[in-house]
Amino acid sequence: KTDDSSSGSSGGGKKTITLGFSQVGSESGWRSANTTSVKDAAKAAGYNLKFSDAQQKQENQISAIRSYIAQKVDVIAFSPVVVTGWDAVLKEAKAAKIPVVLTDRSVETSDDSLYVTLVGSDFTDEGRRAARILEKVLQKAGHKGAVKIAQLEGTTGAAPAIERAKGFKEVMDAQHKDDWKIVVSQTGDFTRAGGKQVMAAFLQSNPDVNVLFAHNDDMALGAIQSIEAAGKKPGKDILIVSIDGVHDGFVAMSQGKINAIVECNPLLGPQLMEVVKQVHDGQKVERWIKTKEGDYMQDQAAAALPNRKY
Ligand code: GYE
Repeated sequence: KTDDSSSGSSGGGKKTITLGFSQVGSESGWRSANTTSVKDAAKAAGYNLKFSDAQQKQENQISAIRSYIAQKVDVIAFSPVVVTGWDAVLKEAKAAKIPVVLTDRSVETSDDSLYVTLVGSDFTDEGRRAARILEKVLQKAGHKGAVKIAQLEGTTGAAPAIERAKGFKEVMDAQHKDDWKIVVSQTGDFTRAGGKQVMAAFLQSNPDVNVLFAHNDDMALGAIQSIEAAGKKPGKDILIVSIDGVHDGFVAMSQGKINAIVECNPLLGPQLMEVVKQVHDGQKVERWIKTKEGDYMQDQAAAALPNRKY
């Protein structure tokens, strides 16, 4: 799927920047908000944006990037669906002298010169924050006894899935070796359908889980359906912590079904466009441009909801 939302020239005789952007897919509310932010910001900046949606498939992203190289765009930006397997295509971009800016997710590469910078969140820290907010949730719920955690992981091999799990486990191993245990963990691919299906299976195999840690809100929302279908109360029988802070996540939290959300900001468009301009102009930029975000407990949900921007 490719749509070229070309916008007008920047005027003043300056050449319009052509930006090729390869999006992961449209798997979640976070992703929809991110796509809108990128398109709006490119338009506002007066860039010629070539946008394509890879439908969560690395091969689609690789061919989109190759086509941007063939079209000789000025800058390539993309959110890599998984961390590995990019060196070949990134080398082709380098050989064509087209700078690459990563956004949202990172890659693993042996050659640091293959991309200029990453504009995105610290996912390991989000995992740590999720564990710390779970401590508060358990305390608030007056939870006693063993904490049996079900984890819904994001897309296998994706930076946010790897790093959120890592950050969470880090706090768990350091502070809760005796009282917390991840009893079951599987990918739900960051989608509602995935969360729903995998949670239903978890409830069959491990009916005693009392906490759900979901790597994003959409999977938590899908899981809530399965928890209710099993005759249990989400937010009570199973305490739920998730990551993102999308509108529907906040609605579920204000209804008492999600206990806490760690925010991950998808509105990266304006920052990305700024960096693209700097890179295009040959300026030096930071290697990692981090996004600022907050944490929310259930009792803050109703008040925060009207002000949420995604
Ligand atoms: O948390 C999830 C989306 O990469 C941060 O991808 C992003 C994640 C986000 O599908 O909802």
